Amino acid sequence: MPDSPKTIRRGDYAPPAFLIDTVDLDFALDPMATIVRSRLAFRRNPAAAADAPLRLDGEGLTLLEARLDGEALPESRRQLGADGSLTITDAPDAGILETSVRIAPERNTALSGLYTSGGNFYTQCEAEGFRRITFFPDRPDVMSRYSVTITADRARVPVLLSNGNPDGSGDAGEGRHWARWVDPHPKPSYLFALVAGDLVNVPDSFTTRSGRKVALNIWVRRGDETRCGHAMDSLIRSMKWDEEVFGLEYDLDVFNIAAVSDFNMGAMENKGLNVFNTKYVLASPETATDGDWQGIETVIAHEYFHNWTGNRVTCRDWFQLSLKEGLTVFRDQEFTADQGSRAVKRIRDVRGLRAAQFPEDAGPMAHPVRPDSYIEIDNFYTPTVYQKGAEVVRLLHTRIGPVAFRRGMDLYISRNDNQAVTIEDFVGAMQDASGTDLTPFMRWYDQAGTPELTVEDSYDPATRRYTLTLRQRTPPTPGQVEKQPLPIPVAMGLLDDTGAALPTRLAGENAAQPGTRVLLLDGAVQDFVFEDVPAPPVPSLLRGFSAPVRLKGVPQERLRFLAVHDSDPFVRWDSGQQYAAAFMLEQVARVQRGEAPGFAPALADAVANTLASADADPAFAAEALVLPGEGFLADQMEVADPEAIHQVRRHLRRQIGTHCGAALLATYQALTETGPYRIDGRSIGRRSLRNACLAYLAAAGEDGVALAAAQYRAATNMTDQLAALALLADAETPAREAGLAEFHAKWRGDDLVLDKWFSIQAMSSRPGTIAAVRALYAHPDFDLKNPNRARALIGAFASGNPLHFHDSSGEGYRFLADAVIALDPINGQTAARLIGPLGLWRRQWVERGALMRRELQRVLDTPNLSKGSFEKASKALQ
Ligand code: 0A1
Ligand code: ZN
Repeated sequence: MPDSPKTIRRGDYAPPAFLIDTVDLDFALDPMATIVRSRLAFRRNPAAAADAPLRLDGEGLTLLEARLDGEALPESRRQLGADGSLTITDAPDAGILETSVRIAPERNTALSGLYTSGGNFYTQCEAEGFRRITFFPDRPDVMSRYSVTITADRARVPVLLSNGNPDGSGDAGEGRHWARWVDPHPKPSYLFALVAGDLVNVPDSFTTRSGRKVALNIWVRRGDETRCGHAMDSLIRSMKWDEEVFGLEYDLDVFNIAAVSDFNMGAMENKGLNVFNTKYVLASPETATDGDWQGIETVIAHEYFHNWTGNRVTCRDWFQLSLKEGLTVFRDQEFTADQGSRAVKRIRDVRGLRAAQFPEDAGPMAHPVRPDSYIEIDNFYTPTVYQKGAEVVRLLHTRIGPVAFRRGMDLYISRNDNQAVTIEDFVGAMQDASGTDLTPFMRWYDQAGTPELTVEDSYDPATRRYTLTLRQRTPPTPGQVEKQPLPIPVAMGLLDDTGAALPTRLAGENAAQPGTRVLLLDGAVQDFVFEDVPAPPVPSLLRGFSAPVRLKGVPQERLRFLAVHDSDPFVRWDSGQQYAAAFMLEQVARVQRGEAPGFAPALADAVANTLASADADPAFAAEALVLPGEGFLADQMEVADPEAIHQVRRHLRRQIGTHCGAALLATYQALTETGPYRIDGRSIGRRSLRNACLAYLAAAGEDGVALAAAQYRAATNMTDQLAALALLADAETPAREAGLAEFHAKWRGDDLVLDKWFSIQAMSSRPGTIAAVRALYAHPDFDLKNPNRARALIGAFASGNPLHFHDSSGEGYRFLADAVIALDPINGQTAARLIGPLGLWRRQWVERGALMRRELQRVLDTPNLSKGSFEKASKALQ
């Protein structure tokens, strides 16, 4: 642990002392000794204190030379700080600073800065990686124009890429060659990128609506070219969509994507040269699941959309991260919704939000969408900043409507183009474009925690008035005990007792409105009075999940009614889920009392009804069939009980599989694919539904398991093959070992597929899984250095297997801490990300909590712990 890592505070923001107008970089690439020469044209920032020194960030750089305005800088005028930075004393108000440094990309296992993977060179600079490449004021409010020259061995490194447009290339003698790139757009250092190596490209092109012809390329390792079609297709659809929906066109002559198998995150939006985790580029029917195909579409779109929301308009400081991330997630969600089923997309996004963000908001790392402080910014690429941030953008969209929102986007971009701005600038543009006071909405950015929304209602037959009382409360979060009420848009409607929609007229309105309307709850409690209501109605609330809140206390009969009758597909789905969750939690309580879990015929009826109407929308039916997950249930409990939850869920799956066996089998058989693999929404929906049926059948007993074994053998695509293998991995059958061994033998040469093999075993509920996971950790194909592989085993176990992770022996916790301690010195960022599940100790029984705390303490006591792991472990212990 570094001596007391420093906390960075949002309130301490000060403008940079110096600005850098142009950056000229020259790379002489070599795995062990790359030389980076930089030429910076600097000038004092008129907006900053006039006496501040010229300070450049640096980390692990070997300084070879520094020159100021052409003269060598004497050592007396340059100080190297203990943090690696370089400070120039008595710098003139403007000048040219040239530095030359040496770095060793091959030794860079942190995968931040310039590193090698499979012998090729890649960079990752967000958030603070550029300082590991050269000395620079490495903060997003310093925007500069870059030119980059790269020199390397021609045979080993034939491809040389950087941001912007190509600007010449040639021979450099002695078997070396060079290429030059110029990016005409000013950008912050975190968007710098360089990719070089033995890569092949899949080319295509796109002509923008104003006629710019853009060369598109996806760069991959030889052999992977055949698996780029879906990524390219997704890119072209994204480019078109952004023009049509937001009027935003691409602004360079080339758009390059490079795929790398060693990458800390999903992908990175570097200007004109996106770098992607191979997981989000490569797909073929044989190797990628439907989930993978959808992930590729989402991530390709997300990174492309950053070109405007992130790159052209960027963040002033890292506290504003959600300015680009929340907005860009919102944009990619809308894109996907427009490509297929809006309802199913919304359901999946809400499922994801509840699985990851709600627990975060209820745990020790809870932070506002715009955090107030951090130790390591890498720890704040969170579901709160991304997914809740997108929900807040959606709130604004709901509040002001799509037309004003689009005007607001135009205004936001035109006002802030080529600038580094704040969340106030975004909300301000929406406010000005809509003429609506949005200042109360800023609270959504600054207050952590998930609001709880409760409902009471009453009906007066004499006056035909119906009163809906909405109440909100946000539980305290670390460092934020007092909470203010938030403005919550509640999209809603009223149904009569046949399920038909009632027009609604609020007191004071002249005419009734048909369909969905939006109520704005902006106090702690508020009454909404509806006039002319003929009989007691059923309220349908939070249609489309109009706000990221927990809606509580809706009676079970109403949930059942809404699940069948509501016009809003999200409410239909959610009511079914909430109904099942409440029932499951009752059974958990029974199990805790030593009683056997029961069964509700209503659940079997719901499954039967879903199956009967599944053909209309198989994807929706598949979503409706899946019972609430173990994590979702744990998140509803004050003190979780992973064993009881697992037992109840398993019991209900078996019951449903048995009660509805015939219908499940009939649906399963009717959905057997005959034609070629297709990835349109309907085909994906049919496979999801079929595999959901198979899962119930396998839960019901041997025949179902045999069916899974047969599907495994017959499958011609990874979706069906993996779904079947995951069921086998959970079962006691000889087909289990055979299937796993066969799968390994078949796919051992394919990293992305092998990751799946690790994950399904890590998530198995069978006894002995912890020992199996330890054995997999020692497997020759396990590689702690590769983040995908580390996550596939360690992350899948700790986050995807609550039953065994929370084993009362504490062995699961010990395994995670051992892995984090081993990984931290290699890659602190990925290690820190794995710590999360240990932080939820307050929601476990005291004995378990104590075991979890002991492991967190062991992590914290590790010598030389990274800043990031220090922050996660110490905050988790608080
Ligand atoms: N901006 C990227 C996410 C990202 C963040 C950090 C990284 O390395 C530390 C890499 C990628 C996105 O939103 O896709
Ligand atoms: Zn992003």
